[in-house]
Amino acid sequence: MNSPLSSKLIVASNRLPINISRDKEGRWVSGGMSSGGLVAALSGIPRDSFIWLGWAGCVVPPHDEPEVTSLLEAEGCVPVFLSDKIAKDHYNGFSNGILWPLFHYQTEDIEFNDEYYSAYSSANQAFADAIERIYEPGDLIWIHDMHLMLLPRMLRKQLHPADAKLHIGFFLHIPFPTSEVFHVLPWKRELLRGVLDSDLIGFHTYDYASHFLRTCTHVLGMETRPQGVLVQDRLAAVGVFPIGIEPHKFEEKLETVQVQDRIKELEVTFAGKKLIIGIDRLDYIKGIPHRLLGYEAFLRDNPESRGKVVLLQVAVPSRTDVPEYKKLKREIEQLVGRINGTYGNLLENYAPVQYLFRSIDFSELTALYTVADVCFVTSLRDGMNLVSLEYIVCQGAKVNAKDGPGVLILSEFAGASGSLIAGSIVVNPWNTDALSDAVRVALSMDVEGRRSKHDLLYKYATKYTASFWGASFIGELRKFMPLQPGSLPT
Ligand code: ADQ
Repeated sequence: MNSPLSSKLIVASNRLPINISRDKEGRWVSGGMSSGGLVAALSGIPRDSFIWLGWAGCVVPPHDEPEVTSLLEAEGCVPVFLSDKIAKDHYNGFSNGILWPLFHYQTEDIEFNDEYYSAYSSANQAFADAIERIYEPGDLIWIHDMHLMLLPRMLRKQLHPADAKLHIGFFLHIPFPTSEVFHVLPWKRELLRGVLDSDLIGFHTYDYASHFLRTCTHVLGMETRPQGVLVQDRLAAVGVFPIGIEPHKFEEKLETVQVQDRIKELEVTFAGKKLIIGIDRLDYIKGIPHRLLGYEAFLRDNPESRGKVVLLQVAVPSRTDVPEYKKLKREIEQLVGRINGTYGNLLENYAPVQYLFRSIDFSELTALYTVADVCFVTSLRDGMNLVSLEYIVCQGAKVNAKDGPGVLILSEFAGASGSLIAGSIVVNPWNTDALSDAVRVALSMDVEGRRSKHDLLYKYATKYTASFWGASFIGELRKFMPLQPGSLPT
């Protein structure tokens, strides 16, 4: 692919943002954007300023590869083709089955399977080969997330090893755990060495960055500086880049007639009741059962609130073929049933929990964020958590209204809590009584208290946006000059 720019930015992530499928005639067609944290995050970088390289999300027979390549090329994407087995073992097996739980401190049921690691390595190699086909000296390469931790090293070896212009950035969207937890991984050295061939390694928080630095010392015996890790005669720089959202996308959507009409409908639906929302991918890291238990305790402890409060939980189906996710879905359904069975009221047509197991479109999401009195985030671990920022921005529309803005209840285990601590009610999701109390406090806070808290949050969310995040990371990566021996920072 020829770029009109003298140097181009190549973004590599496991999945491309476009879903593809076959139509009735068997032709491949693009099925629109997929949703999720990474797609939302990269929405801050102008789409025509980079080439997005990734797996197309389904198995493409080799004779269809040229057709799919040109379909996606028209959208600024370059597909990486993986066999069914490699794709499954790399994505479900190693990434979602081993790295995801480990990095989120859920080590108990992990099956450390060599075959999965071998598929992970093959998939990373397929990415390296695909990048090699489009790379030209001077290009910047920005690699995303846990699925591609071996890729920086593969590229460093494969692409012009002596090319001083080769700039590789790596960003981890999930937490980096403490070294004791990372130590459990049988392939810990390979993964760390893989990432360390980047010029710049980015994390959401200082904690994750310092866990990474300490792990490099513990596992590889490497010398570190606050700025990064010494790798022979160069520095693999480590930086903190908390991700954000694009506030104007929500604010513009909010002004549309469609969303305004929907807000009015929802206000009628929930008239006389306080609305709490939970918006998540259905994932065990999001702590949905903990949230439900906290809400159940609130209904138990505050009988006067029964009939007057609704928790609307929207869970997007995610990784539905992984057994842990099926189990979690059942657990949530049971809890919803129990709470509605105990505190629901047929005569008043009252169900304290409304539960939707589906993705909702952007208009509906914006309307819900605006109408809700409380956003309840109870992640057990979460790299950042964009939902909290999206809620804050949509509540901006209510600041001057009589009732004022709503309240964010935020888990201390979400990366976002470090930045949002002053304006939210920060909770420990394992402390059910504290969750119950947080709901009570949020629902009884006076309007001035809510306005001043929201003011702090809104200032943060509109300053540290996704564009700011993308531009800061790319700016640092562009600046990066390989250090000369003897010029390493002390
Ligand atoms: P995720 O785990 O996907 O992201 P999060 O940061 O909350 O989590 O982003 C989820 C995105 O999906 C949000 O933009 C949200 O609006 C959207 N979404 C959620 N539920 C939805 C629904 N029911 N319908 C439609 N859209 C929905 C990963 C990490 C996070 C990190 C991000 C970005 O796990 O910790 O913040 O990447 O780095």
